[in-house]
Amino acid sequence: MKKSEWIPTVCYQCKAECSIIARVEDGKLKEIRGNPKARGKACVKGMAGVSSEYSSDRLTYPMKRLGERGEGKFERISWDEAIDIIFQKLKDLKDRGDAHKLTANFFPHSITDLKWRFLNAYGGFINTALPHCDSAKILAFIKTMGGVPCHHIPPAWFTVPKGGIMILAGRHAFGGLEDAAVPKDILDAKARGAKLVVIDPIFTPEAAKADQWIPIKPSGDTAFFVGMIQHIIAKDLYDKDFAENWIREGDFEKLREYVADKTPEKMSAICDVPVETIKQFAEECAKAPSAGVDSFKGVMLGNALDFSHAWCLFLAITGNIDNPGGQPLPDLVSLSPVEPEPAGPDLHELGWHRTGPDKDKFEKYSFIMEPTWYEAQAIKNGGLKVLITAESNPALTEMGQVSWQEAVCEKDESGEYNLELLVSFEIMMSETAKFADLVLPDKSYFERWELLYMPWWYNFGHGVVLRQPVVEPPGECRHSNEIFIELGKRLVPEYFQFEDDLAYYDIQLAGLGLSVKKLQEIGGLWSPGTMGFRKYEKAGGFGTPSQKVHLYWEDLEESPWNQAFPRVELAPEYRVNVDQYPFILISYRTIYHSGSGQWTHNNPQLRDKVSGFYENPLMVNPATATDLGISQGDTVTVESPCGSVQVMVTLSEGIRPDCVGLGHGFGSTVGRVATTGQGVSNNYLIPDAGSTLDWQDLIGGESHVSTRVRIMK
Ligand SMILES: Nc1nc2c(c(=O)[nH]1)N[C@H]1C(S)=C(S)[C@@H](COP(=O)(O)OP(=O)(O)OC[C@H]3O[C@@H](n4cnc5c(=O)[nH]c(N)nc54)[C@H](O)[C@@H]3O)O[C@H]1N2
Ligand SMILES: Nc1nc2c(c(=O)[nH]1)N[C@H]1C(S)=C(S)[C@@H](COP(=O)(O)OP(=O)(O)OC[C@H]3O[C@@H](n4cnc5c(=O)[nH]c(N)nc54)[C@H](O)[C@@H]3O)O[C@H]1N2
Ligand code: SF4
Ligand SMILES: [Mo]
Repeated sequence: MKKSEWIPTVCYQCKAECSIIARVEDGKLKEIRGNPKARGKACVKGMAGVSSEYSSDRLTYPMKRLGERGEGKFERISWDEAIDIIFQKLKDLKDRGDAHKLTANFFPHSITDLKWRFLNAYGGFINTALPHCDSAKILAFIKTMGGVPCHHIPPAWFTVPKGGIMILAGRHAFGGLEDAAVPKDILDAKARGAKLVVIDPIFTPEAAKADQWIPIKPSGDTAFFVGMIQHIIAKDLYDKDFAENWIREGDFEKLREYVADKTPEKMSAICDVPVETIKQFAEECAKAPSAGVDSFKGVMLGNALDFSHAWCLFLAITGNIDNPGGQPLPDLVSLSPVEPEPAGPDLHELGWHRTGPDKDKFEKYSFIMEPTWYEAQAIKNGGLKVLITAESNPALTEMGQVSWQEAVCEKDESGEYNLELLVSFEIMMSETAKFADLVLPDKSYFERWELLYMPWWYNFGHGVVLRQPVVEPPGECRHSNEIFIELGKRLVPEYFQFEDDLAYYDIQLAGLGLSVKKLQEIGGLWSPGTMGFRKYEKAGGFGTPSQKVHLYWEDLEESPWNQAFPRVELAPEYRVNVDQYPFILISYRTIYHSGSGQWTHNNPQLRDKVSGFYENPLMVNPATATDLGISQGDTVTVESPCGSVQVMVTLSEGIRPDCVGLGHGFGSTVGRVATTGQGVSNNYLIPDAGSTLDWQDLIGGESHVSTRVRIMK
């Protein structure tokens, strides 16, 4: 390595995975910045990556459990011994005809991830926290437009024209970053004369910068959008050109009929937004040169699919699909297949289902994969025998964490664990690793190779991005992908005929005329060209069966609730327990932490009383506090139907009086820095997916941010 250089790579302090450049001096990582070639931003977490890299809590050698699961006692072992334990167990499982009882819980950086390939070849099951953040919105876009425009991808805010409207509905874009460039892009668009409107029960940082803040009643968003749609159609303000040419014949008339009685007056009563606001904003959006919507966890409720459907209807009737400032559709390039491509097991045929082995009960749900709940459920049913986690932390990150911890410790009559092997790849000790039989030290994102490919990045056009090592790993760290390749070569060699990860990526890149080396030479980013707009015009239509936009979803006529058009009622979870639990708990992310917070809270730059984020007090409206007789700084008990926590109160006018707010991602009990801070895990309060299935969509939503609670002094 040269004495001092800037090396382009990809951040992974959070799931946004921004392109960054890393300054390395004499083999030591010194500084992180946004990659100017990818519009150049790194957030506070990204820049604090240097401290994570050199944390004294980094795991540096493989360890085997001593004592019982959860005690957190380990002894050092060699990689050979660790890999052999996994190999023997997986061989045994496959010989028993139980390969599908292997689950790997990880964050797939790409749909071509090597871990995923191993699972498909071996016959196991991938489980990830990812799809449940926005499965409903993905599904809605597929059904309406035949494409997946938006997994972790907001509208291209950098393309919003003057007068365009940017709508954040349940989207904390300045804190829950999807790319570090988003906040600046939104503010730049504002400076160009675009308008920012924030729909959120909380006065968020983006609300503070907005032209208009709409403090909606939680889960009233569907009613709000349907009210706007009704008004736009009634006033004849819809985009006639788009409707005529690109909406499936008959659908618009059906929509007109469906919304006829859903007037702004009626919808206002549901969402608690004034009638005039609904009407005025609807007219503005219809007349604006563009209107784009971003939404995420804030609407991942029991009516998530309904909201996502209403969102798509709104885009369609205002003609905001694949236009600058509206909802972009991705321009995908394909990577070359690595033959033979493993097909993956037919889990359905094996009596399984994505939601676990309890097939009869859960058959109709096809996209709910809350990892914690699913894993606990599968262990109890005898359907999960080997669990390998990497880059995920099910023991802390999810509601249902207590039943996960119980399930992994469950034993049969002979005293053996029902879950026969639990492996955790980690960079630092985590809540999940504490329970593992094997804890394996991973290479950090500054130490490993990865080819990232997916319709994933906000910076559209970067079809392929290279994560490359910038420093040497400490101790004996090895990348989880290297271990999966080794296991693949021993267990399913026909699918692992390539030498290593780099050889695999070279095959994939060949069709694009690229190789890892070439990609490295051109700066680690490759783009098929411009992102392009109105691609459907050139392509002669959309990816739907009719090639037109489908407003009406006839296949969901038969759902228990008839969801061919969206239901406008509040989410079911807000309609139960109203008397006993009068407040709605809202949770949100902060820019200082990521996910379960396990490693960002363990970073001294991010977890600090002065410059970082130290604890998560309960946000309470002063009027509510007066009613309850509580004041700033008091400790209160927050209780939900499934648990309770004690937390300090902070008063704020910036939250609806019928809601209380709590930051997500606290409560770690391991890590030298993390455990010096305070804060509680909101997940103790939130019911797990199993207990809320009846409230949820057929396909989609999970009640992450929505629970009824009561407050006791
Ligand atoms: N810093 C940071 N960035 C991240 C992450 C992280 O952990 N940390 N995680 C990444 C991941 S995996 C994800 S999924 C995204 C999540 O990104 P977001 O969904 O934007 O993140 P949250 O902060 O959970 O935002 C929820 C917002 O919805 C609001 N809300 C709650 N209920 C309602 C409602 O009924 N209606 C409306 N209109 N609003 C409501 C809340 O007040 C809050 O502002 O962030 C990604 N980026
Ligand atoms: N109540 C509530 N619960 C939620 C949410 C919510 O809004 N509210 N959000 C949900 C959402 S959207 C998501 S996506 C999930 C996220 O949940 P998870 O997918 O479980 O992700 P994290 O909690 O971020 O855990 C990441 C783990 O990976 C480790 N890690 C970090 N870098 C590396 C690495 O390079 N290699 C390895 N091997 N490990 C690494 C960290 O130390 C940490 O333990 O949480 C969900 N849970
Ligand atoms: S948003 Fe920040 S922490 Fe997340 S990937 Fe981008 S720079 Fe890294
Ligand atoms: Mo997520």
